[in-house]
Order: sequence, then C-alpha cells, then structure tokens
Amino acid sequence: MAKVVFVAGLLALATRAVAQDGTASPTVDPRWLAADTASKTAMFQLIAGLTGANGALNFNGFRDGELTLTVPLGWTVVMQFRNHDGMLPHSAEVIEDTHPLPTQPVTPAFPRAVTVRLAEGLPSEGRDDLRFIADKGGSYLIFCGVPGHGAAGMWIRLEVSGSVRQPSLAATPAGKH
Ligand SMILES: [Cu+2]
Repeated sequence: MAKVVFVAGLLALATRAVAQDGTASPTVDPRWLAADTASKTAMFQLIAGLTGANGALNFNGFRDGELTLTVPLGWTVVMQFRNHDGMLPHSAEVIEDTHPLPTQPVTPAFPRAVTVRLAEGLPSEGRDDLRFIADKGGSYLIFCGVPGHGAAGMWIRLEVSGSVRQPSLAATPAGKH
C-alpha cells in the first residue's frame, strides 16, 4: 500500500515539472503586486525569465501579452525588475501598444519607464527599478528591449485606467491579438 502511494507521489512531481517547463498555463502570484493607496503607488515585481517558457523569453512566466497589470490613472508605478534567467540578459521598458512589435529598443511611453542597459540587458540576477507616473490612460506593453526578445514574445501588458481605484494583475490568455 505504501508503495502505491509513493508511485502516485512521483507522478504528481512529474506533472509539476511539465507545468514548470511552460506547457501548462502559468499562474499569477498575488505577491507580485502591492498597492499603497495613501501614496497612490503600485509596486510590481517584474521578473524576466521566471520560467523556461518560450526559451525563458517571458516576464513572470507569461509571454505575448498573457499577463496584464492594470493601474489607476495618475498613480505612481514602481516596477522592480529582476532578471531570473541564468543564461540570457534582459531589460524592460513600457512602450506604446504597437504592431508589428519593435525589434530594437524604442522611446518609452513614460519618462523613466525603462531599465538601465536597455539594449544590452541586465545580467543574470541583475536588478533595476522602473519608476514613473501613469499620467496617460491607455494600453501599453511591458517589453524587453534586448534586440529580438520583445518581438519573439517577451512582452506583457499595462493598462492605465481612469475607471479603477486599485491596481490589479490578471492572466489574459488571449492577450496577443
Ligand atoms: Cu529579454
């Protein structure tokens, strides 16, 4: 009897490993987002290459717009960027929602909505903060500026909305459009 239980446990572990490899839908960790309503500040942990999905060309395990951060218009947004990828350098900037996607870094949609080393990328475990005031409503992309990465799917979405009072984070599986 104990042996059967052990085998079932191994199967459960194997299933998890497949999911972490990116074949299953990634999940949103609520700890990635914190809100300070007094100072109207949204703090978002932006993690490049969190999983192996899309050859690690992902943010928080999501690619091609499949994760959307929504913030109220006028709030301060702090994105704490960290490169979790052990292989490739990555960076991040907030850009206008534009298609086709740029293959090079472009001017950010908000001043300082950009990491250092935008084109070269930050090395493994490199960190930098994007900090800006979301003073223009609309749809934007959070985009890796290393040439080719964003166009290969390394982008998620930012919505700046005049009709919400709290920031939120949601999986948006049909995010590519
Ligand atoms: Cu990248």
